[in-house]
Amino acid sequence: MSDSYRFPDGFLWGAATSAYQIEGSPAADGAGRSIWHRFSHTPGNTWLDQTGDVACDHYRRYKEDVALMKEIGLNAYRFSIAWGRVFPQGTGMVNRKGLDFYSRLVDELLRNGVKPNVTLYHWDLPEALDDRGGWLNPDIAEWFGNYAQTMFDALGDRVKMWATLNEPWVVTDGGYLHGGLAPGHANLFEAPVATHNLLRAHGTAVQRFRASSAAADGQIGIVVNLEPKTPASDSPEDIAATKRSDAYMNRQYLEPVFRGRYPSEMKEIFGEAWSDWPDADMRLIRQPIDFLGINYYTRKVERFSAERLPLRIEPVPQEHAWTTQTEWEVYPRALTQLLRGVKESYGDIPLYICENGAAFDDPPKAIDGKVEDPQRVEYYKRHLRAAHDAIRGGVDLRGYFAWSLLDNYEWSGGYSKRFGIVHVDYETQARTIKTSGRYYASVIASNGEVLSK
Ligand code: IFM
Repeated sequence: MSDSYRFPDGFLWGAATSAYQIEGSPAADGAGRSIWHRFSHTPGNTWLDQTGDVACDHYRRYKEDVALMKEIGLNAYRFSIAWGRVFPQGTGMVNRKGLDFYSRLVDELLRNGVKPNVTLYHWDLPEALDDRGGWLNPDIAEWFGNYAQTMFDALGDRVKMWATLNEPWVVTDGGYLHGGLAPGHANLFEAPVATHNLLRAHGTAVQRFRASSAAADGQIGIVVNLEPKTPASDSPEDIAATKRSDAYMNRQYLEPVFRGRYPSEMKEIFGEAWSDWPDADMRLIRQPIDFLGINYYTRKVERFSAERLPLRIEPVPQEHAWTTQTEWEVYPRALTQLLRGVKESYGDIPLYICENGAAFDDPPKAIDGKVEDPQRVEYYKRHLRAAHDAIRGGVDLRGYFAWSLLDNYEWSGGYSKRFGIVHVDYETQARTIKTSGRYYASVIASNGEVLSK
């Protein structure tokens, strides 16, 4: 077998961002504020009470950022739409100026040879909808469907790749079960409802897409964050705990989308807080999709723990493991296993890695016009090789998006974690392509060949 790391022709080489994390100007041009605005403006919720008010000022500097994409050689860019820019109240009147921003961004990308890949929901629910119950209100499936349809109609002539939701598990786990993310609820009974309504919204948006002209030559999918789980021992308790953990984080989203049912472990985890959902809902959720987007950062070794409710599991730190600034173990091999596992379980659906990347302790300022980040270079090299190993093993992987294009607002972590392949000086907004960005550029230019060095 050849040991070349050449990727298939037409492979998408991208980078990803999300609206609230980079745009800034949250209320510009008539935009409605999001739950992240409210959450980050509530003292005590984020690192040093930092907010996305300015972030990377991308709303005003998007042309400069597209020029950077071109310089790196990206042929695709994944970004999200802030729902509240388009519908300030979440429903009802469209805000033309907000919509125009995304239309201009799409045009700028296409002019520079970069394919837009749009995510409709990356966590920034309009505040006005949260006031009406947010993801707990069943009407949200229709609200989201209407918003999605507006976007398909407005951009579908130019955007050919759409994702409904980014990481619904994080929305529910952080936003409704533990409360560390907006809207900051910690309620066992709310979490399953939020998950179910997120998935109903996904299904509704896919239906609207199929009925729109965007479907003629466009594709739609969902983006989930998957984390392989390994038991710390052979004990039945640890094995069962790991199965629960896998069900909660991974299969809770994959099973309904692909098979129209939730994993049996959900009842075990949530007890009476888990409902038996109507068959009609499950049929709505199980709409055929064109691709699956996977965000991969780490794996977890876990064991049973009687105290940690509701899951009764705890992570087992791995001695001598290489970890990132977010304390995530760097474990590229699990990416190959994960991609193979998805193929085995759910068939030959085209896959995209929609996020993969790492925070390391980069300096706040460039030094002599440079930002050296050797750990990130190594991280990308190993994960891209792992992705290629999966392709070699028969996985239909069609693209890779580095997280992130820019250092940005890491949610409740504020600006303390830099994930970018481009450094942002938050005082001046100066951008500097890091060594990792240059390395990624060389991978792209050689379509992967340099990974063998
Ligand atoms: O910054 C986040 C992103 O918004 C979603 N996926 C994980 C990233 C790093 O934590």
